[in-house]
Amino acid sequence: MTMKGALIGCGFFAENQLHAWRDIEGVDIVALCDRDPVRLKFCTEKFGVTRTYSDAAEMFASGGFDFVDIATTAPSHRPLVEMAAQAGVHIICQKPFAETMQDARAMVVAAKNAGKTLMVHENFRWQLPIQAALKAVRSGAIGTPFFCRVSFRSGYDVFSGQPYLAKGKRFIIEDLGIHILDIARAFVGDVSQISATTRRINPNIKGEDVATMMLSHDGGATSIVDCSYATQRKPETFPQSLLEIDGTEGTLRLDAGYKLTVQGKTDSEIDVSPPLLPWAEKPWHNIQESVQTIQQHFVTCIATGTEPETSGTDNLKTLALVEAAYLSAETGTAINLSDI
Ligand code: NAD
Ligand code: 89Y
Repeated sequence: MTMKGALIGCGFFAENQLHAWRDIEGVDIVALCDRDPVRLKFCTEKFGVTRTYSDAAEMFASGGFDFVDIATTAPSHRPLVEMAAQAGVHIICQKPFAETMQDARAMVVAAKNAGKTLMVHENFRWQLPIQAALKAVRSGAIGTPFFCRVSFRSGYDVFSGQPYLAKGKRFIIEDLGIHILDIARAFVGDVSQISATTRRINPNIKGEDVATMMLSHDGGATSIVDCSYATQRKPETFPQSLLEIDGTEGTLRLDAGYKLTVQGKTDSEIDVSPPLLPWAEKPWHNIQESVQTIQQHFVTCIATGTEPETSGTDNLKTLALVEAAYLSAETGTAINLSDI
């Protein structure tokens, strides 16, 4: 049976989502919504979806779809998720899930009360190189991890495609750090304490573009999660997240150029480059491929009645890390996650 979907927010990133939906078997995007007529027209023509709306409430009132893909920026997420829950459809919502923990918790409750799946489009852990590293660690190849470093350092101009990133009071932790904090959780579990420092190097933006975070995990591991959009390196590594994970029986590295090295019970060095999907382009192909993977996961979870790995409930813990990191940087103290 075909699962019918609607997408709200036809902006910069939604194109990737619409390409991916088109390639997922058993899914049909039947309606598009954007309050910007130019973006709505662009996606309508590109993807041949003729049922369009400038107002999400009108679209939900007309119905005729099983799920909604919310591809707008964070300020609209809570009202749109609540509308979707009220309309009784499954929901996939872009990161950052919400602007506050209070909003995020309310959104999780709304979907739960409606009995519908709520997944956050938290896609970095779904990237093929990260999945390959996760598979190795989860198989016990390096024993029990006690140290994890997730590092994203780049000088790529993200502001030309996403100008709003230069204007917000918060930048890198909320926009990009959120992904690599989530990757750290995927490898070494939930977090009890975090400390962070932030800097702004680029004078033309409002928020921070460098952040260095140290996390104490419940299972006893320590992580360093560091990100920068002020790193001028050659070759440029955007949008690669690099890994160093030490375990009781070995070590794993994901190095620039998608080189995965495992030294442990057995040693290996493999190329884990993501495929270049027909609609993708370098260097974004790593992210674009993960969009297809995460959206497929959403569909599979609905079909099988299982909770998505990156569900709304799960994402509360990643979002709490973002909040705690800003609080730590502001106060100069370590923050216990139980206080968030
Ligand atoms: P964008 O500003 O280019 O697009 C958002 C679109 O949503 C705009 O066209 C806007 O008119 C529309 N919109 C906003 N509120 C609306 C509402 N209430 N009703 C109807 N339309 C509305 O933003 P973007 O760069 O495409 O980013 C969208 C989201 O995707 C952000 O949350 C961003 O963080 C996220 N993102 C995720 C990734 C990833 O890898 N997961 C990458 C880039 C962006
Ligand atoms: O918005 C960001 C994201 O989620 O991935 C990369 C990005 O587009 C710029 O930092």
